[in-house]
Amino acid sequence: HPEYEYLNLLQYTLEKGIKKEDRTGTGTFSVFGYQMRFDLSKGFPLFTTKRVSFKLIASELLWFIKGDTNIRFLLEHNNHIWDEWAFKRWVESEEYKGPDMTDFGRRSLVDEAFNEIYQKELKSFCQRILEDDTFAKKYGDLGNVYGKQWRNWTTSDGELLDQLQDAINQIKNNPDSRRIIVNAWNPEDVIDAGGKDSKAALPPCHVMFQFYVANGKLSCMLTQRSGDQFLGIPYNVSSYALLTHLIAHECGLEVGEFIHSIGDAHIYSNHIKQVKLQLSREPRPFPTLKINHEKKSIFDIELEDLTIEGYDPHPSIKAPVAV
Ligand code: UFP
Repeated sequence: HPEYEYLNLLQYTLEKGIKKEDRTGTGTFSVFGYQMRFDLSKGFPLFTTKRVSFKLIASELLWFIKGDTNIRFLLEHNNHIWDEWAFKRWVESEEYKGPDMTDFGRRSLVDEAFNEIYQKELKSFCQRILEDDTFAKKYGDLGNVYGKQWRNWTTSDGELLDQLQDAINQIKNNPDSRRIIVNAWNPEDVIDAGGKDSKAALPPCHVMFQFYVANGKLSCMLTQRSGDQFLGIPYNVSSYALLTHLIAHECGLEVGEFIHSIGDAHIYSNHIKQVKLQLSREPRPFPTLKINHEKKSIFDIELEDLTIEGYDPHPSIKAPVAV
């Protein structure tokens, strides 16, 4: 079963992973330099050994494709993947006068009383982003994250580059090219990323991706510098698989492979129990993806145009996010 590409990474990391401290203070088991391959013609890689939300993946990807960097769009789609990053900027700002939120990610896990206060603050933050335009403009925006880098990369001359459109043009007009790359890593933004005055909430995890056209099929390789194996990677795989499908759909190509290259591939020490539970389960057949045939351009596709059929996963498994 193709899901073993992923399950083998989990197993391998449990057995061979090096105990390694990390930025969040959680601690990880980590391997460096790992590659998984998914043949997209053999079903859509939405993992089945735990439920993964296609809706969250699709709304986040459409948000990137639109070039949007403000979490308001995500909140409108009930997507809370990026809340903590925007919230962090808000509570570290001069304007924030609420209860002390220093180190909220870690404290919310170990201090139940604090967690209650934090959840309340976070909820009212999200509500305000949805209701207050000025506030949303200022604190909902994550800066130079994927949407910006893919669609509106700012050059040193102040010009804007649309890397995604350019990649699509090359796939259509110059498919043998070995230069079909979208790069999200801008050294200028990455220095001090996450800091108060930084241009990006966090340095991109998906550093770059490259397309390859052969035998009428479109393949995509993602280079990811850092991957949270339990919570992040299942989303990342499905997200880039979806992107490959959408671009193949627009360009009139079949789908080839999605190749996932990961630098620091880690399991957080507080995800071990969850990983073992997941590994005890048998994978089920991958679902299939249907795209509305009346729409061609990836820039016109909306959530309603995408359907997943035949998805019958094992139940979801909860785990804390390291921020
Ligand atoms: N992470 C992922 N996938 C993503 C994403 C983040 O796995 O798409 F945005 C994880 C990797 C890491 C953390 O555990 O988030 C980012 O932390 P750092 O910047 O220290 O690598």
